[in-house]
Amino acid sequence: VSSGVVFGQDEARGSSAGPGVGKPSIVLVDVDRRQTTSLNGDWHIIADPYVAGLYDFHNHVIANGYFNDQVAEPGKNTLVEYNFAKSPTIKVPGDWNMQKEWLRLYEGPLWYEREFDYKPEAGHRAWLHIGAANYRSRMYVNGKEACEHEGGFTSFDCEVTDFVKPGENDAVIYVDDTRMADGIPTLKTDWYNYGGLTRDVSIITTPANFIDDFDLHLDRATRSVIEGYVHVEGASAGTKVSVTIPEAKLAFSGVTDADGKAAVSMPAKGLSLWAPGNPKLYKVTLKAGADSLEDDMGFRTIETQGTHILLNGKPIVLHGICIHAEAPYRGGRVNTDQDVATLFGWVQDLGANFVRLAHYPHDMRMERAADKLGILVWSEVPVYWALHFEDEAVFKKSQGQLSEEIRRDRDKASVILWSIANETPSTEARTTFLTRSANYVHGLDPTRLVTAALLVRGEGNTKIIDDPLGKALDVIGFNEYIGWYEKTPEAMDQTDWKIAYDKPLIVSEFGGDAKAGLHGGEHERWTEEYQANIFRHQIAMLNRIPSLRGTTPWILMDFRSPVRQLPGIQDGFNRKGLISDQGEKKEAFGILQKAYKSDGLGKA
Ligand code: GCB
Repeated sequence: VSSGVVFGQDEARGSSAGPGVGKPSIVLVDVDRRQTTSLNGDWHIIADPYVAGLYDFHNHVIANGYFNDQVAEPGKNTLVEYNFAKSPTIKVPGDWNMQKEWLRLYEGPLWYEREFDYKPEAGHRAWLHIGAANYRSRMYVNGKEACEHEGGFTSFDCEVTDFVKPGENDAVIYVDDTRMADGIPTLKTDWYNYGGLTRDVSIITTPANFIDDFDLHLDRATRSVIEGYVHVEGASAGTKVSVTIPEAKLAFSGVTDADGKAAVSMPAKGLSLWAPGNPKLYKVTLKAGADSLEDDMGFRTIETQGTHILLNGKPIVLHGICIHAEAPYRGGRVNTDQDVATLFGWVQDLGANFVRLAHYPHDMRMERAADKLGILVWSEVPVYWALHFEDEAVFKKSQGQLSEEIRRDRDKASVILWSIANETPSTEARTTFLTRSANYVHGLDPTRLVTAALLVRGEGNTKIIDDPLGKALDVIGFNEYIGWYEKTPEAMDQTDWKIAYDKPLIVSEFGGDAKAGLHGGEHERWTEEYQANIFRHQIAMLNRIPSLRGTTPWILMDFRSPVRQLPGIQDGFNRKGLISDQGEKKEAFGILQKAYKSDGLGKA
């Protein structure tokens, strides 16, 4: 059940033919390698808290909704109560909150509109690509609904082949970021609900039959065979498919089955294996009928053995850091090459080889950059805190987000961990839900590891990790905030750890707030010294856990959050960053950097 006004209207929407319920969207792989018409730039907007653009005064769907982008004809007595052309504009990509002071705290429905030129090509298909629309959206081209989507952080594509025309076209997108109890995430999070089209928007042109999905990975057993599949959308059985890696002199050819899928298996001895320190990417060319795609891919294996994580068969320790998709210096969401370069510049300066992209899928530029730089990635869906775990519809939504995320990024060698949840309550309904999620992810991608950030229990000075969900995970992640939400930094010196699982452990969060530039004693909360003191004691304590294989402290950079109100200190920001949102490094940055550069935290 959603909060706010949209609920009643949604019921009306469900029962009416009205403007038509959109087709489901799909996710095209490698959109950044496709022929693209960018729709980034200025879009007109109308904030529509009462959803007047879709429903009338008795909540019936109106035929003449804002998606028609109608203008009253001069001389005719038509009643039109909106006008996109005369409405203000904001930039896409970009949330609305940071672009208009009057929308700073707005959560609700808002319409976007722009015109674009397009030249449909015979024998080709057109797709409206949305990098992210937070949270629910409906896409229209030339007045026709192309698709609808729920989920604010995964990219999606809707087919608009039948709607586009030569010359000028009109796109209207309705985005509603009303928080919903049965949404993913649910009502409460510790991050800002940036609304709108927060990532690139474009039209992608593909041949009629084209490669919409593929998976190519090194086999774990021998590391000398590339296996997987290529799927060709619209192809009949017997369509020829080829995969070539010219630099390695590798070639495969095969044909599709009745489902358009061609199984791939190609000997691949002697590849230079992708790893931090050797981020080798090969040009991979995929061809199917009239379609061809070129990707840059690394090949590696990832697995666990007892309490160890093996990359290419060798034990590895993950020196990591958590990152939100919060843009440095300007706020809003990360969505440019510059944002990505700044964040990864800091990650490299820290001496890290690993990032946890919290708490939802980030802009794909992040994974592309991680592939190039040799940084390992933990990728996550916003199954965060107290979701409606007993609701099957919510489970379906979580599957949707997981499959969208995996489909987009399974070609990236950097991604080694799929995280299915963060800090969820240990109830039976939760454990059932997330065990199903873990199985689902293993089924979609048996080549990577499944994890989750769990909570820790305490008994006296003993911390216990025995959350039953651990059974379903390959790697146990857990968050703990000793020295901040509980006890003192010194209490860590007396803390023991009892761990019920014989699996690799990653401490997926620890830390504390500090305002950059605020100095004082190491027991004065909010000072850089206090935060640094937490880090010193954490490092010493965590090194007493024998199965510790990785750490991603909370967090690289301060980020906006409405639950952080303390004036003069937080001012609407979570201040647990090692770096402020204005790029000032805090003392704790140096402490962690020293630990990572001297290999002094965790063991392979
Ligand atoms: C957590 C959450 C993270 C919060 C952080 C905090 O455990 O996973 O999203 O921002 O703690 O600062 O409290």
